[in-house]
Amino acid sequence: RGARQPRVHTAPDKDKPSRILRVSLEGNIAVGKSTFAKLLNAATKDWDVALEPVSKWQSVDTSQETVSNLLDIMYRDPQRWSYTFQTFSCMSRMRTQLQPPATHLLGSGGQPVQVFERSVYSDRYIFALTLFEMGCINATEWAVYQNWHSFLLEQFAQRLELEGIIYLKAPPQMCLERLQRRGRDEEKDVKLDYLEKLHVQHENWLVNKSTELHFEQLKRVPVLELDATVDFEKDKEVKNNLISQVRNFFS
Ligand code: TTP
Repeated sequence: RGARQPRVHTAPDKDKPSRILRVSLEGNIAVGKSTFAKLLNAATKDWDVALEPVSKWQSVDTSQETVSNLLDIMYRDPQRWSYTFQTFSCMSRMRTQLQPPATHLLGSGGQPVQVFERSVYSDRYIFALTLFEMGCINATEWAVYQNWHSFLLEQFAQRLELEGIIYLKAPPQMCLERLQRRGRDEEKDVKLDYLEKLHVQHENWLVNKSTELHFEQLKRVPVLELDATVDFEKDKEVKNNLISQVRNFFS
């Protein structure tokens, strides 16, 4: 019943215990990142989790007395809107990652950790890359995206660096079932094939390390792979097991 033992690819730097660690939570669509993020938030005041602002993409203020549902129009017409979506999602990530840590973290007695649900890195190496490979982002848009992405990451290099990545992993078929169960209207036409592509992209980046990354530091970020096929929403034993794996990873 419990989760498998974690695969820690390398351990975070433990020589600087008082430094705030910055960690991102990655995994396929509907794998359960938000649920897991809330678990982490509730586990100890040493950890602060910035949740993913999906609602921001569902209501973009156009200042013309209307709001635009960018998530919806992107799924309806991916060729037209994927580039726009990825610029907007990446900017909201960038804003979140650049925010100073919550004040309670500064005085926390233990090892303070800032956790982000996804990152500017998955925006590029999971979504934008997949959408480019599928032809939803064209070659010019991809060149433009990479150009500003690299520039901004170089400018903010230190502040965007991660000390760890938690990878929630489950088979794409299971993610599809969870996606259908939660019934987010915009996602009703998402197909297994798309989740499989995103899964391979996660594996190439976080496990096989075969993605061509443009940031050397990113290749060395320690990854904690967690089995997300288990019921970490309701099963207390499973919950505790996962939390203690995360605790070990951070300490
Ligand atoms: P996710 O970031 O995977 O969030 P989620 O709510 O599915 O996560 P979980 O269930 O694990 O808590 O994706 C939200 C939606 O936005 C999803 O339909 C995919 C889409 N999306 C993109 O198209 N591009 C992106 O860069 C990101 C981050 C999401």
